[in-house]
Amino acid sequence: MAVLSSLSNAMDSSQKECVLRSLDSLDIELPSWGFADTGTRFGKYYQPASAIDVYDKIKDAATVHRLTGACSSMAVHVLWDFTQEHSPESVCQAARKEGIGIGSINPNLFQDQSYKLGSFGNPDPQIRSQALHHCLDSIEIAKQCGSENITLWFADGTNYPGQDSIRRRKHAFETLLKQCHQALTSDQTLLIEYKPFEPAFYHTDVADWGMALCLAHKAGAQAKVLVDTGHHYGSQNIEQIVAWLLDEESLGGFHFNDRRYADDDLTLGSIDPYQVFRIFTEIHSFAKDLGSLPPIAYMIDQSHNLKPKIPAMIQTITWAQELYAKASLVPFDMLRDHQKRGAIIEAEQCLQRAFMTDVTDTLRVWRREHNLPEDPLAAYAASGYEDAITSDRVQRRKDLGIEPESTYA
Ligand code: PSV
Ligand code: MN
Repeated sequence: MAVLSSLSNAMDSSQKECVLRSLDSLDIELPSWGFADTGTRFGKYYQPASAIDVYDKIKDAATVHRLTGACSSMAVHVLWDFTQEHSPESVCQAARKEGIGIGSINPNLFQDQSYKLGSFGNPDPQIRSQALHHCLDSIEIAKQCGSENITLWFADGTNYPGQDSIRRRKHAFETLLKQCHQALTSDQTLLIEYKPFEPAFYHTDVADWGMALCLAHKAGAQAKVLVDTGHHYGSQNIEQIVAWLLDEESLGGFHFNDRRYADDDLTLGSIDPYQVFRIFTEIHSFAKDLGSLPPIAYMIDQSHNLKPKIPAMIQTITWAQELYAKASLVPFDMLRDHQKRGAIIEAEQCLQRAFMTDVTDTLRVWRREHNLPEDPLAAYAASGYEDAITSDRVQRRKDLGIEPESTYA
């Protein structure tokens, strides 16, 4: 009973303070591609308000930041966002003007036809060299933008047994990642993302966190692992992976999203919010032992095909804040004590009660303290921004001759 009463749903002042301070420490990067029209391999549903170019994406990301106060930077994908007329310099300037920064730089190692058999793993040395140079250029762009993170996701792999040598490809990755690492400045981090399937269907070169960790260790001290929550098989224990990577000082960052079947890019916590809470709990637990929060690049990697894009991002950020704040309420001293005694039910209740605690009032207090709207989604709906960008972007698409072939649903 003592456990239950001390973990009741109403928070005392020190718990409220804990929630407030935890919210101060959470900043989540938004993906530029989350504001543009995207779809599945079966097609796209176009949205009249979707971003046309990188400047629209910056404005949309800055709008989400102004309403939530929790996403001060936007990740860019090099080939999707930088063009002849959209140079890194002008893109960074535009972002600064809107009050956000350009965050992680994502090279594109999958779209060019030459990458049919892979990029770093390609059997052709010329294509491997092309991929390396694209990464080195991306590191240069990161320097120009003052970006600390270069995120490498490889679509590399094979579709059929025997198609290529798995070990030869591994060695090629080791060599090229080391070369990328050598080009980093001392404040930059190389984030290595893993994914067990898709687009390769037989083997993926960087299939899981263990492979990413091996590659990171061989590349150098500034290479870390990036955990995309959607890049796991159904029942995988992601919080365990997070705990291990934290302990190995190799957790570089996250790409947050949720999944039901594959890499669905659904809204964070829409399918399993308790899992997100458990991931955050591992981070707070590590911070408790360490005395401070570890540096982690939190990013969203979601492309909403059906939901309106900006409200979906606001929903994601506010939900992430809520789950992060709940996890900060886990009474770790009490939990350790129960763990020592093998008091399984009481230990589990420490997590369950924190998860069930209603932190919404304290979130509102935090928003008031930061001059933010108490209800960011409602504030967005009332702002008129969606109507304004809809008419602007519909007209601009007409002027540019890039209207979708069918009318909007
Ligand atoms: C690949 O599935 C991925 O997660 C990588 O992070 C890419 O950069 C991103 O999605 C593109 O949407
Ligand atoms: Mn990702």
